[in-house]
Amino acid sequence: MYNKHYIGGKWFEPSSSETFDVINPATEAVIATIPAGNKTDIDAAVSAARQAFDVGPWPRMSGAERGTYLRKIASIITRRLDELAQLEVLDNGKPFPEAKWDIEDTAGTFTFYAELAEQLDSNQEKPIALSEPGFSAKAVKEPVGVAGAIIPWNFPMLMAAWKVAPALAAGCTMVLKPSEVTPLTALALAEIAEEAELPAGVLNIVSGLGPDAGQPLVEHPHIDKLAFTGSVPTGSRIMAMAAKDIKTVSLELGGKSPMVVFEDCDIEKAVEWIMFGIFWNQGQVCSATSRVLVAESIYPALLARLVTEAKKIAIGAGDKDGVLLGPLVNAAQYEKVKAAIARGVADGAHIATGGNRPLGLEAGYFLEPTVLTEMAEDSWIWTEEIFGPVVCVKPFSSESEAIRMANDSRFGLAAAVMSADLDRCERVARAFRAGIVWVNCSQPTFVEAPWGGYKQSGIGRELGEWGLNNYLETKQITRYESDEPW
Ligand code: TXE
Repeated sequence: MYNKHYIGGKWFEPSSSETFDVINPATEAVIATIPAGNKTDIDAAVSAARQAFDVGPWPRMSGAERGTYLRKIASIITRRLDELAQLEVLDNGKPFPEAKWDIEDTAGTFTFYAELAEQLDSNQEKPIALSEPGFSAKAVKEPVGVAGAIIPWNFPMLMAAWKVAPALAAGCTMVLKPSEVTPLTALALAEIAEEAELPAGVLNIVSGLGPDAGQPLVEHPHIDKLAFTGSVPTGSRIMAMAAKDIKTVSLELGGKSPMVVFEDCDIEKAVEWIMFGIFWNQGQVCSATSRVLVAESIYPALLARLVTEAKKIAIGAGDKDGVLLGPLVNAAQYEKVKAAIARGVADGAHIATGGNRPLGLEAGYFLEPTVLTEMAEDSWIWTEEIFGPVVCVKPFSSESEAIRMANDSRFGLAAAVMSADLDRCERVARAFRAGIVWVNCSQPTFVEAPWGGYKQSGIGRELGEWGLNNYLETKQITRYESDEPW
């Protein structure tokens, strides 16, 4: 299928014969064998991106011109919607309707940043009022340069779009390294860039493992900016490497996102949002609703309803009609989540439902939707990201206790509150130490709104104008205008 890297606008022969297998997590079958890129391939990709930035047309075009390419990419993605969604199902395991949302959102991201590229033409310069006479000054936005992007496996094509679209809109060029677990739709994006006749070197894609391909990209002296989504330990390592030569980094890392459910909410609706919050994409979502805090007066009723509904979820291969929960992405993730549940139980948690491989599904990395209760507040299962279909539920006795428990975390990506009292919702929303707060819902994500975390959940914001700003530098130009001799 894909046996080359995409570098300098061409399919590029890998420098070594090393490969890795891509597995369908629903069947455990090998679906592709992909080149394992290394430092030599990364060097070639960075040099193509550098050339395209330093002397190529891309950063010198108007935003409107760049926007036409982004719109072309969006329309090709839309034309290939079903096929790309199918590829995402094979590669990642997610149910087909969810894969379709991802691909629609991928196209939507390119369209949105095409608009922002167009708008950049009229707001690239801003006059600055100076207190000193005799001078005039303005602030000018310029692309940061060559960006390196490293992405995870949970939303393979969408995560590529969240980085590629704003970078290209800003006038940057990019080298993208997709996750070795799910590289296929990123490589399809290379085909799409080729069909859209994106100028050579603007987008370069090298597949490979983290230490062999990711690390040389992070350490490359000709990369100006790094954008990463993934785990906290890898994010921390990337930040440390970037610190050596002061590269700008944006990091979108893990979470242990709480939902606080008050006694005046509609229990049925709350359970629907909890289920969506923790079970979509098999819980492999950085903003997943993995901790639920429930007012003690409704705790028994809500828990009973959650357990009943969790048991009804249809589990199976993502391409099977009606399936709501697919397999976990690979064997390692499956083992990790199983071990996390076992550790939770060993520490005193109770399994209200789930915890096992579903009956009748012998192959594939399938795990039942799991609800855990009665864990201690300082227990590992309550405090650490599991990244699977596992939700921890605890009661609370007052609003202030709920806020304290919700904020008692090293993460701060997302949080949610459910209540009929909108004043209370606003109060709690403001009190959460998290970058994304959902009121009476959980997970809806809009390309226009900023996305990113407080604390160890990351640095910077993606999406919206904030996403574009990640790829822009600000320059001041100050002119001496006085007739006085200097
Ligand atoms: O993540 P990594 P992995 C969490 C989740 C999961 C765990 C591990 O809990 O179980 O992380 O998953 C690249 N230099 N999340 O191993 O290592 C790697 O090739 C440069 C949460 O997949 O963070 C991949 O492209 N790059 C998360 C990317 O980093 C390196 C989503 C992410 O891999 C590298 C995914 C290195 N030294 C997992 N090592 C979220 N918050 O959304 C690895 N990479």
